[in-house]
Amino acid sequence: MGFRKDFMWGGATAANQCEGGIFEGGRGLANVDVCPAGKDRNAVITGHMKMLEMDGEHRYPAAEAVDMYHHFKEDIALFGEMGFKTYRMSIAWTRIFPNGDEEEPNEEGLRFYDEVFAECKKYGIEPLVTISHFDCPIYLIKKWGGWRSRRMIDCYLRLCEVLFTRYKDAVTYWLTFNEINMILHAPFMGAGIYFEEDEEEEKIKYQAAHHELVASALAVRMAHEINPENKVGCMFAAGSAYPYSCRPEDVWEALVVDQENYFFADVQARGYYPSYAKARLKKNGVFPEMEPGDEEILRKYPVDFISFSYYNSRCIAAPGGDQEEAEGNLFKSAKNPYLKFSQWGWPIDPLGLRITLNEVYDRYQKPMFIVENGLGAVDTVDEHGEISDDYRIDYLRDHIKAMRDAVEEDGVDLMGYTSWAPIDLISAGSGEMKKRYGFIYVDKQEDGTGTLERRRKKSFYWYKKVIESNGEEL
Ligand code: BGP
Repeated sequence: MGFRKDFMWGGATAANQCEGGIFEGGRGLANVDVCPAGKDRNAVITGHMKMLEMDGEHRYPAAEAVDMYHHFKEDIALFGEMGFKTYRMSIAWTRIFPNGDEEEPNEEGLRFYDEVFAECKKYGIEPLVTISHFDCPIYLIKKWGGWRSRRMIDCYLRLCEVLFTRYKDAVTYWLTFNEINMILHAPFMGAGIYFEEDEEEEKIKYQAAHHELVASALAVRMAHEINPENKVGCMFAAGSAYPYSCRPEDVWEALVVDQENYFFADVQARGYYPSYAKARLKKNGVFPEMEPGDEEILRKYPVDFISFSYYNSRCIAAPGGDQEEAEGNLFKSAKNPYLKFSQWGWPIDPLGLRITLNEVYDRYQKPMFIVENGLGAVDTVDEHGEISDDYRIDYLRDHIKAMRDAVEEDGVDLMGYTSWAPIDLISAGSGEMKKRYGFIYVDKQEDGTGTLERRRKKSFYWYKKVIESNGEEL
């Protein structure tokens, strides 16, 4: 058995973390451009420090990133060399609409992605496009306050219309929002929201979530109308919540955390607000305002497939305990004593991926796509110019094995796997360059120096074999 014959192997990136060139090609400024590296980043991405311009005091890593804007031909050729079947990437909204609400799109931005897709085609690589990967035009944030405003829906749909039409022959696979559940944890990065003092943060976040959920459903409708071949997925940050112990209070708390995390995909896949969300959001006074017709829209246009990122599981204890904490994608949780941790303190839990795949498939019974999974680590180039990233190979091997078990032994329906990230790029959480994920090393250092030269790591050759053997040779 094993993976399906047409299994979509590849890698995933996001425009703001790899492209750079933020002042080129008529591009406008976006939220992610003004998230600085360093101590203030967390306050900015969580919406607790207002930053809508660049200021000289800070360093903004998205400005150059790894300059894929000028290196994309070389980079896609390397993806082709690894045998990629697919490349997950995002389109920078402000290359297409620099302010976000113009009547006409920016032709230069559209042409850039024409060229990117043409390169993919050369190597038989199917693009998988995230329409919004932590991406919101600054102009719309200043004008409407980002996704807290319902007016964002029209701006987003105008973007979708242009993309679905222009790239009709080049792109069939789309994701509406990257890690949509990140609104709850990093609202500025996820949805262009920053808070004024004394605002009801939960209420604003769930209102913004509702706007994105409606926008996502309408995007599904539009994608199918423009090209019935289009397949549209949701995307959320997954990773099961384990109870810290079998104490019922811990089990309960873990269930609640899981539900909070699944809320978005529940709506996007099943087409309605789940009963737990309705009850709890109402009780907490944060149930969003809806317009007549919203519920029908959600019901009529669910996604075609479910995609998610998986980096780690979480371990949840009832409040009041004194457990140690661990880092992780999304948020901190109790430290799981049975696991090892990455250099950034994220738990490493391959079996957790199998658990998550089972949970998600049980819940939705729709095809799934793992669109992010990888290890952020410091890499060093040795005296022969080689990068022996065996730790990354180990991480990926174990996760791919777990996913193979889920396919072979548990019967989950998995379409593909795109590892994060095929090439070194800027970290979303920390803004660092030294947290590397790639199969391809980029000579760009933490202080911004470097030649931007690309180099194949040991994992590059390993992943090539994995793809060649359709996941048999690990
Ligand atoms: C996900 C994001 C990515 C990516 C990844 C790794 O949350 O969708 O954009 O960056 O996490 O996280 P980090 O870059 O913080 O290591």
